[in-house]
Amino acid sequence: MSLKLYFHPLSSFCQKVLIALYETETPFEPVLVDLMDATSNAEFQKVWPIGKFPVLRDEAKDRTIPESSIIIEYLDQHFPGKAPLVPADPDFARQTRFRDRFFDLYLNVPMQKVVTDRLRPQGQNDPSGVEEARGLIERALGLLEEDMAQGKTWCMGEDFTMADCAAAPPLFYLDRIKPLADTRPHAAAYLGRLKARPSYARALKEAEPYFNLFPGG
Ligand SMILES: N[C@@H](CCC(=O)N[C@@H](CS)C(=O)NCC(=O)O)C(=O)O
Repeated sequence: MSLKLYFHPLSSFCQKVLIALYETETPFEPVLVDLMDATSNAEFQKVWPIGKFPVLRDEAKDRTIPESSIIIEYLDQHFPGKAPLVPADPDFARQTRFRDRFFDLYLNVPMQKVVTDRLRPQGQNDPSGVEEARGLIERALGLLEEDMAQGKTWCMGEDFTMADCAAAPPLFYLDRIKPLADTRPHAAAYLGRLKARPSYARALKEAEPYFNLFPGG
């Protein structure tokens, strides 16, 4: 098989890419990276010394492709599905990329800050960093709520795009921390549609056995 995905099923950025792989129906070999295991970690560091996953390896072309958004662009270009994940129209493409950045930087990264702080040894927590992350999440959710109140099915309208791949995992984990429906009904309904999408439903099903590792259960 030409493609290998270095990943962990629980990781939000890896789920983002899994959604794209399932949307495009691209065959790949999954390589599970266990950062707690020295051998697995060392093997992965050889592939991508930065040590962040997901990473895609295209063995046929001897290419290493890190970064979830870049991987999705690569899939769209070299292994396209029935519909593009980054629209062909340049203006729609730019808006899709903006929303992808929005979900990564203002929901996913701060969500990880809140969650991983719970894993830090006692006395090494970062309350002000977590406070800042929570503020950013609230502002981003407020904007998403306004956006989804417009009655769209997906983030970019009626077409499922890379922006939806980016939105699903952080929204799912944020909803576990604090139910979205309490204050953000449109974002909650959007998450409901994302969870019902077969590509994300499959990624979630595969993550289920690892949910006990999620801090707070
Ligand atoms: N900008 C990267 C972020 C990747 C990232 O933060 N991955 C996390 C897992 S969700 C990771 O590798 N964490 C392990 C670590 O930081 O040691 C992307 O979009 O792929």
